[in-house]
Amino acid sequence: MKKGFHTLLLFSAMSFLFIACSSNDDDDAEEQRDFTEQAAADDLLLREYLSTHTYNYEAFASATTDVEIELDTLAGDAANKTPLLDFVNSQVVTVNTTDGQSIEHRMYHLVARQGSGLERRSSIVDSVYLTYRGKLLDGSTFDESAVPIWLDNTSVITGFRYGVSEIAPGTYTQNQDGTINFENYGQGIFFLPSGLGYFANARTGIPAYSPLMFSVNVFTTNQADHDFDGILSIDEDVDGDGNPFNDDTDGDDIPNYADPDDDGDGVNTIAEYDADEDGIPDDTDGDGIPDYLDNDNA
Ligand SMILES: [Ca+2]
Ligand SMILES: [Ca+2]
Ligand SMILES: [Ca+2]
Ligand SMILES: [Ca+2]
Repeated sequence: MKKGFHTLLLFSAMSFLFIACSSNDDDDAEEQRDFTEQAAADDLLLREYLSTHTYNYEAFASATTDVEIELDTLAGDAANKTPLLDFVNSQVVTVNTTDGQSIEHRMYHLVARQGSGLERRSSIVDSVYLTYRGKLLDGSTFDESAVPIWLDNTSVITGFRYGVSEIAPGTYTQNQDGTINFENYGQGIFFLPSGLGYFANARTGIPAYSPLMFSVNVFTTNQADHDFDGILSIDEDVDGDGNPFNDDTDGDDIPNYADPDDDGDGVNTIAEYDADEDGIPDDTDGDGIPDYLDNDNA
């Protein structure tokens, strides 16, 4: 396939996917539903959908040209096909709410064709160059980008960043006219409970508490260093729980991956991470806390 592709560093400015503003101070709104109960209700809806629908897996098995994921009801000619439920993997994503609860949400993903670049899959804080389509379980499309765009996984809804990280990118070659051919790229679809989407926040085409599904073609990825401190954003996961959003060494409400001075000591991380350039993070006072995370180095 041939697509215009001007620069790998061009970030897209717009997407529907961007995180909704939280609206916890909304007095007159209907009282927000309980996160745990809604997660369970959504999981029933998702499993019902996955049990009663299938996709064009035969087309992927025999594909000699690019095919797109097409969903279908298990009825009529498709009544004896294999349900989506038999193809998906599930994962539990834990989300900490603003009032201190820890809520587990189950999401599902299906890899229709895995990309060749398994080792270059995005982390949840990297960027992805992709096309995507978002649908409700009733089949209506609420958002899509048929031309490839860059998305920053830190700026999209939680379920999207986990789902897209399961799909590997492919390879590309540049043509003489500057266009790019993408090959062997990953294609998949993921199914999200509302708690990993917009939850109580209705959007155009998305009623409140809607489970969501997104099909994606992942062409390439980019490892991000959001704060340009020389440490990849995924490596600023200080507590090693896989989630760089909950690490904030200096407690200034800016997580380390976005904070150029992680310990808030007035010396930027890039200047004190490895000043002697021996490849090992410096620990001047030998207290086991590297200087860039230690607001008292001496
Ligand atoms: Ca963490
Ligand atoms: Ca911070
Ligand atoms: Ca940082
Ligand atoms: Ca320091």
